[in-house]
Amino acid sequence: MPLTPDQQRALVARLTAACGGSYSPDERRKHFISGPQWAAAYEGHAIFHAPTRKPVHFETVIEHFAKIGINHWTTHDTDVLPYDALGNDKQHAIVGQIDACLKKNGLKCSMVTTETFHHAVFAGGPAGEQMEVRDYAQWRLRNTVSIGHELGASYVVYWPGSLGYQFQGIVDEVQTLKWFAEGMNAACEADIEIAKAKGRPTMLHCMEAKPFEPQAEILLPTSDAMLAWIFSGQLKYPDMVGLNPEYLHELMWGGSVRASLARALLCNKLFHFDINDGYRLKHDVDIAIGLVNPFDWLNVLVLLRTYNYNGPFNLDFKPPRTTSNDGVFDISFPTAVDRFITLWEMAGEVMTDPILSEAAAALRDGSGIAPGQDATSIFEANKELWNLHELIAHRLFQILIGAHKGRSFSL
Ligand code: GCO
Ligand code: MN
Ligand code: MN
Repeated sequence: MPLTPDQQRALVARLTAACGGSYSPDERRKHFISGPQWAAAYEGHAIFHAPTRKPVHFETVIEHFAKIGINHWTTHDTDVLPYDALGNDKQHAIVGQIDACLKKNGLKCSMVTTETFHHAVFAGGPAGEQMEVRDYAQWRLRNTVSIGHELGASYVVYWPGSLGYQFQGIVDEVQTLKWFAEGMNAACEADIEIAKAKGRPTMLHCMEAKPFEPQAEILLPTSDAMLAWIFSGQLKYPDMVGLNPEYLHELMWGGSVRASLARALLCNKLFHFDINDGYRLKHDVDIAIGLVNPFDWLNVLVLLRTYNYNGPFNLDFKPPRTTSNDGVFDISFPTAVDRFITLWEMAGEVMTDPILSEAAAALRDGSGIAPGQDATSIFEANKELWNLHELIAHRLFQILIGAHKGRSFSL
């Protein structure tokens, strides 16, 4: 039976309710989840795509997040400020309105980030050869830090998407990376100064890597590259600088997200985490969490829970073009949050599962034969134990589909 748009909306609402399994806003608020202004307001446009949704004002986004139970909000400077407002009275007025709107709705701004990729001034990158471009980029970073302090944020994110080039040999990579470090130094210095003046703590400055696009070649394409840059000696305040890995960005280059996160944890640099999903070795589809790789996501959350990651989970996905303005808040955001919480709870079940615990302990205990130089005897003594690797993988699958709770399938 054909349906008019109103009837379609009613159908979507009825089927969404029929899906069940949604958490209450209070339950959702227990998690440190943040919702980006740019994700909620994304109109569906891209190089090949015209927009499919209407613009959405920050007040609408904040009100909807409050109702859903997302109690942190994140933004780029220019998501909410037109260019002619940056750094002047207009900015002051808009930031004041944002602050009032957040307070009214019981939300907090957890993170701010600077757009250093969209405007034409960044065509040659935010750390280009011209001193005035770099000076402008630094001013933008410092300005964002001051907005962050005004809104009470604790995190600043940097995605240097246009730090790279289209043609080989046109930039001096070493020099560009040094100039980029000068930008970070300026942001940290501004942070220290403002924090002191306001009696607030300084913020955590988080680098976000993406291996492809928008530049053809990217100078800091992975979180590991960023760690090398953070520890390069070029930063004046390396303790203030860490990582904001994005799930899909770590997957896009073909790596293991868990391994990337493990290296960040090892260096105490996992400050912030952008959560979404997608495919290996493809472009940045920014699909919402759990819709492509729920099994990997379960394992990612086991790792983060095991090592007590307590930073934000930032919902950096793009609602698909086929979702309407209403659908963004009726379906995209609540279902993304709910999949996250379900996976989070399942990760807890993995951590307390008696079979997995016993298997892990047995693997660590080994065979008990004395250490020595005879490879064959070490192998022979442990070879039955190593069956547990495959059994652990099976058990994780069972937990993913609920078989450990008695769910079964039969022909
Ligand atoms: C992307 C990036 C961005 C950044 C944002 C923060 O998918 O292209 O993740 O969404 O997170 O620009 O600066
Ligand atoms: Mn991101
Ligand atoms: Mn992305």
